[in-house]
Amino acid sequence: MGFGKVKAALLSLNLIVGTPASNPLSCTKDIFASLTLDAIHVASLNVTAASGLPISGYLSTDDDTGRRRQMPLTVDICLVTLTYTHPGTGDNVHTYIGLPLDAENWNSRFLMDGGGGWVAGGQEQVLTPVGLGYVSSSTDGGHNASVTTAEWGLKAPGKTNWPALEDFASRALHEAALLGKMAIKLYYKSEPRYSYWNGCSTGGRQGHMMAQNYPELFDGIVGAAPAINWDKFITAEFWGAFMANILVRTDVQPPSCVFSAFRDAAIKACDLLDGVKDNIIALPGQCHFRASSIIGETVDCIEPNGKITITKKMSDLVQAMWDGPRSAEGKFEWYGFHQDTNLSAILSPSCTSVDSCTMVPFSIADDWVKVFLERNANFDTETLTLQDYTRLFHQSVDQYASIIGTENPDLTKLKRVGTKMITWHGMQDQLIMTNGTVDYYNRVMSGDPDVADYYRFFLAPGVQHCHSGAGFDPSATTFDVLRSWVENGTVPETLKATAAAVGSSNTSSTRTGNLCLYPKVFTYTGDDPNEASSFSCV
Ligand SMILES: *[C@@H]1O[C@H](CO)[C@@H](O)[C@H](O)[C@H]1NC(C)=O
Ligand SMILES: *[C@@H]1O[C@H](CO)[C@@H](O)[C@H](O)[C@H]1NC(C)=O
Ligand SMILES: *[C@@H]1O[C@H](CO)[C@@H](O)[C@H](O)[C@H]1NC(C)=O
Ligand SMILES: *[C@@H]1O[C@H](CO)[C@@H](O)[C@H](O)[C@H]1NC(C)=O
Ligand SMILES: *[C@@H]1O[C@H](CO)[C@@H](O)[C@H](O)[C@H]1NC(C)=O
Ligand SMILES: *[C@@H]1O[C@H](CO)[C@@H](O)[C@H](O)[C@H]1NC(C)=O
Ligand SMILES: [Ca+2]
Repeated sequence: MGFGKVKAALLSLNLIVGTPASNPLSCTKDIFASLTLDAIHVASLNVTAASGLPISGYLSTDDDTGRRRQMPLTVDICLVTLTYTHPGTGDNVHTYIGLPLDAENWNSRFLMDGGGGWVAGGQEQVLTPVGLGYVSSSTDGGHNASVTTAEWGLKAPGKTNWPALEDFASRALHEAALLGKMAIKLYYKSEPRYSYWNGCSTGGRQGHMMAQNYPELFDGIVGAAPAINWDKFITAEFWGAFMANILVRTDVQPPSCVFSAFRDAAIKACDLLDGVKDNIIALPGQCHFRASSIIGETVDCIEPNGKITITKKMSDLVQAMWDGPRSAEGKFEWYGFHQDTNLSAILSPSCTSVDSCTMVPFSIADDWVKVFLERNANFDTETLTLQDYTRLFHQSVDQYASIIGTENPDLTKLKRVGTKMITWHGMQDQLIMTNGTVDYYNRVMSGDPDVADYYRFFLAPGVQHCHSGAGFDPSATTFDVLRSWVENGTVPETLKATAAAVGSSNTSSTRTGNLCLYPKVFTYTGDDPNEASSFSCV
């Protein structure tokens, strides 16, 4: 999220306010005066007709490294901004609704684009969909994305800001959908033909929240690499930082090149188990490589420069991150990361020399432990023992699962109203453990063996969080596939994805693969690994 971009857009918005297009519709405050809901008190309503508003964004599930959709650079928009509170809670929500200014530019559809990390959404999230012809709405989820979690997450030290968390988790999202649809009626005097949610990560969790609680508001949902099981996976995301404190803080802390050495050794040992040498461990269940097997080896590092020897403590740390958190009694708490995953992403070693590094825990996990579990923004996480970690893990589940867990496997309502949902998850996801989504889908499937009629899940070997990596990335096409399923009844048996070509000196050449409907497994069965027909779903 570039907040500089939002500011620039707002500035230019001011310049063009008051240049109404030749427009039979009326983008005025009067038209939207009745825009409200029973549970809210509207503090301000702003309506702006803007022509040529610049857009810099792209749909959140698209790869931002070169496969952006063909996007117009500016948009003619009727932008509605609503500020409101839920009386008695002291909260403050900003919701943004964007409508194509001219009716002929509206494709008769409604599309909400999801947020990321602690960002629920904002004005930027509506501009791109409107540029593509949709009406869109989005919300800041009850907190300003540029203030720290410590500022909005606590009412006072020791006191969780429950209303703000509830807004972020679900309440404001639900309301943004309702308000967006109301605005459509007020402006165009008609209903959308189809309504969609499209998101990844936090946006994927938001999509699942809609699927679990408000499926009647959507015809189709993409909820990729979803931050579901939030209460468990966010605490699990802190496990690496916790183990680094226990194992290596007072010892030699590994620079990134050491994490890469473990990953490279695992790939060397297990890459070919799936039949293709492509830096992807597509069959992790068959990979029995242990981190301890490279203890004593020397790693040549470039940045920082120097040689470093792998210690047993470093190997214990990496093995712990692969295995995932275990309780003080040694019991399974949550999943780890696959062995071909970039472990530096959640520890970000910061080094002055090869043997002088400190770990910088991934901020969302660090915030969770300090602000939401210890309820003290200055809490020193270096003091935590395994007993403490175990207690915090269970506290997180007890206190937060029902509000933000987003892990209810009962999708009966979604099934009944006929909403379709697609989820995919990269198997090299370095932030959200892939197997948490597998766990959720298995739970849905055990309640309804026919789940694939309405909810389809695809694993993407070699893909990192939301996009990128060596592997088969479906992010550029998934939303179109969902639309075809909803609007044309084209059931996605597989999900088309692209990866870097194997054995090619041309680094821009790609190969295609058709990802498999879970629980089927993407399996190499042919000759040329660059041909989609060399893989099948087994
Ligand atoms: C709404 O408009 C008023 C008056 O122009 C302005 O003071 C206020 O900051 C605006 N609020 C938002 C949320 O844009
Ligand atoms: C959010 O905070 C930033 C920085 O403090 C401020 O500039 C901006 O106006 C705020 N946005 C809203 C919608 O209040
Ligand atoms: C994820 O689940 C698969 C299938 O059960 C298993 O093979 C794999 O080792 C698991 N990976 C992690 C990191 O838990
Ligand atoms: C691993 O992640 C870190 C942090 O996001 C990044 O700087 C680094 O380039 C990544 N390494 C690889 C090999 O992708
Ligand atoms: C549905 O099918 C028609 C006819 O083949 C095609 O033109 C249209 O693009 C399809 N719509 C979607 C959303 O795939
Ligand atoms: C590299 O591959 C891309 C995509 O297949 C192709 O468009 C391009 O012409 C190739 N370049 C060379 C130098 O072969
Ligand atoms: Ca492989």
